[in-house]
Amino acid sequence: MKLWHSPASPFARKVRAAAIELGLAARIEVIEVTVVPIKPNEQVAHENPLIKVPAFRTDDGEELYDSRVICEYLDALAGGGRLFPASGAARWRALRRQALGDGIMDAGILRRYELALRPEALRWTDWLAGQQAKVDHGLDAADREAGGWSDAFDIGHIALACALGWLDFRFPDAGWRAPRPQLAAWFARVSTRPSLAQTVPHA
Ligand SMILES: N[C@@H](CCC(=O)N[C@@H](CS)C(=O)NCC(=O)O)C(=O)O
Repeated sequence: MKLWHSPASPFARKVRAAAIELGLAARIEVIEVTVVPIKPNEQVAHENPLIKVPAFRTDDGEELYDSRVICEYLDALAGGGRLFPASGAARWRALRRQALGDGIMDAGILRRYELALRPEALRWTDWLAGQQAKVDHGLDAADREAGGWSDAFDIGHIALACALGWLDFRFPDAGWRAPRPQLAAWFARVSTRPSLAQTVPHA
């Protein structure tokens, strides 16, 4: 199996963390690429027409993209039902939490592109504030439920941990912990898991 990733990408990190949790990491060749929306990477476009990481190829040559699809594929390959509960309320909760983590990352990444890529004179502060509101509300929602998460670690928890790790990496002074003690305590606890400790984002 092959994974196209960037070490800074929280979505690619989801896949790498899932592979470690499932004991599949050694079977995946990891290929590092650079993706920037204003400079389409043709190598990545060949693997994912949306020109984003993560992109993935199975041993059968099947192209898969989007972290959600790749993570679920890996879960199925490992027997199923480990990171994606098979059915019932647990499944919907895990998928909803994954959507929350992914949504925080989407909004955070749009802010990051606005701040890092768009010429300063063209930046739109209302739009930046709108994306920040999504990040803030998303973190508040996660904090409200984090106290009840105990030792469970499914795809929703992976997505949220990747979102928090990425916020620390790109916006280290954001101060998300102080108003969200439950989420901060949970993140400190799960950050020692090998799947997260071995995939900390870097440039
Ligand atoms: N929904 C996608 C999002 C992937 C994504 O946004 N990846 C970013 C890097 S973290 C990317 O490749 N950005 C390049 C671009 O937007 O052109 C997933 O879950 O895989």
